[in-house]
Amino acid sequence: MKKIALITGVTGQDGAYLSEFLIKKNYIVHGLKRRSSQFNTDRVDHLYQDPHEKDRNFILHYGDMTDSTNLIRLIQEIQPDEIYNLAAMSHVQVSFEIPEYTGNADGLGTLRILDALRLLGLEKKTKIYQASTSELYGKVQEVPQTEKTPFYPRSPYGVAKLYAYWITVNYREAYGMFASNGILFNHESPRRGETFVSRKITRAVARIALGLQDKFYLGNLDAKRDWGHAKDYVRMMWMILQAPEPGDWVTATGVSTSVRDLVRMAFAEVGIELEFRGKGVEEKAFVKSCSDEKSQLAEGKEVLAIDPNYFRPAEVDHLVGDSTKARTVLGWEPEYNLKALVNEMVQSDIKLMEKERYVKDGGYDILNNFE
Ligand code: NDP
Ligand code: GDR
Repeated sequence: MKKIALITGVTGQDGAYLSEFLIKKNYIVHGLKRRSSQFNTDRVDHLYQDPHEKDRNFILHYGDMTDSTNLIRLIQEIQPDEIYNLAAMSHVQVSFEIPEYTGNADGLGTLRILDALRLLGLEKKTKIYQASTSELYGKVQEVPQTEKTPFYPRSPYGVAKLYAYWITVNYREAYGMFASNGILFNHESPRRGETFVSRKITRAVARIALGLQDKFYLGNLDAKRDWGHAKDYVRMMWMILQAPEPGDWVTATGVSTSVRDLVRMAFAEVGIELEFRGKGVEEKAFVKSCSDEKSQLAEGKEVLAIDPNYFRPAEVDHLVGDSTKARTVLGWEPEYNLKALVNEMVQSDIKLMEKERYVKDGGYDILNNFE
């Protein structure tokens, strides 16, 4: 018998990688997707199977984390062995703009899933993975952060995820459910949403190198994050649900890097060395040298400036995880380091941007084709 998984947030970065991973492991994957006025399934379109095909292993359903009746009905129909609850309004800065919605989808949404399992009598059959986050640590209490480090979230997103974390622990303790938290540190990939800092940087590097853009803007360059590759982290999600006991698991590379150094690394991928000058909101980055023949950027060209709009009302300064528990108990090890991750992201964005330039050079403006 094939195992059945339900992934909420299947159209997101992690949902796409996890779907591929589970299909390779011979699962039948059901995914929850939101109705949208435009196609929103880009990241999983390659897994799509025509509904008329027999023996499908990838099936999408409309749903929303704010709609209990929908979640109950789907879980009843699907009878999953494992649920991966990845759906969330996942952007920290945006959560300051839509705090109530974030609390509803990210916090209460998790409760809706857990309680649906109880209501349907599936609390002993279905295992559940909750997408918890290093944002729970927020204001730094201890470096590096472990499963025992106290939480101090610094955003509506972090606070909503704190509720989700504890309600998962509570349902595990109260009803004996196999409900586990993966406390995952930042993980990125070529599929990362374009407004998260890593992807914003690699896209800008590709566009600047190809002459499609002059410069770009960021917020706090001093923040430090522990960046890993999403492929390594979805493998860990699965391992967490195969563990002998449910629990809470820090998942991280153990190396932290500042946003400024990430910018440096990404430009280095296209042969551009940067020089940073100025302080605070006056800080800027200029081309120091350019060994890439294609881009031929002039020495001294300004490529990055600060826009204070990207500063957050409350910032998380320094995250770096200690995943000793995951490594010793489950044998998890990341296969990617940051250099390999940045290389993959920059190369992928260069390919995408080359397509855009080709279309533009051909005289066809993709942004204005609706007349
Ligand atoms: P993404 O933002 O790429 O994906 C989020 C997914 O959730 C998308 O499929 C999105 O749908 C869906 N979604 C959002 N709101 C709702 C809703 N109300 N109902 C149903 N679906 C919804 O996030 P990631 O893939 O990067 O992250 C996956 C999970 O892991 C998230 O919960 C995130 O908070 C958490 N996390 C992520 C980390 C990271 O570094 N990536 C680290 C730690 C935790 P749509 O495509 O329609 O927008
Ligand atoms: P984060 O990721 O908030 O850690 O949440 P993000 O990439 O948005 O920010 C990382 C750091 O970079 C700084 N920064 C900027 N961030 C963005 N987005 N845009 C900018 O222009 C910019 N300039 C500087 C930020 O201030 C921050 O310090 C991610 C999400 O995936 C969450 O869902 C997840 O829970 C955590 O990672 C772990």
